Amino acid sequence: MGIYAPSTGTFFLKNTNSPGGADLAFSYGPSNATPLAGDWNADRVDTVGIYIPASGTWFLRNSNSPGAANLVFSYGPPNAVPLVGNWDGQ
Ligand SMILES: [Ca+2]
Ligand SMILES: [Ca+2]
Repeated sequence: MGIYAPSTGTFFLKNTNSPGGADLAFSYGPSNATPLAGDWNADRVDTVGIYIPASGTWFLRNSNSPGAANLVFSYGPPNAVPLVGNWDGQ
């Protein structure tokens, strides 16, 4: 699980579903983005991404760390609500 602080664009990720401090904390993307998590490269590790509602643009990263997006694309109309899932099991 994790939480996202919109004002700073910081992710706080935890490896157990329990109270306590985050295992990982880092900033990714601009402030006030829509946070995402998923296994973008099918390596069985979920990593962060962000969605920018105004442009419908997705910025997905393959590691849980600051840095540039590994995958950038637009999908859907502006101001949609993004969904993440493994729809085909692959
Ligand atoms: Ca992955
Ligand atoms: Ca899939």
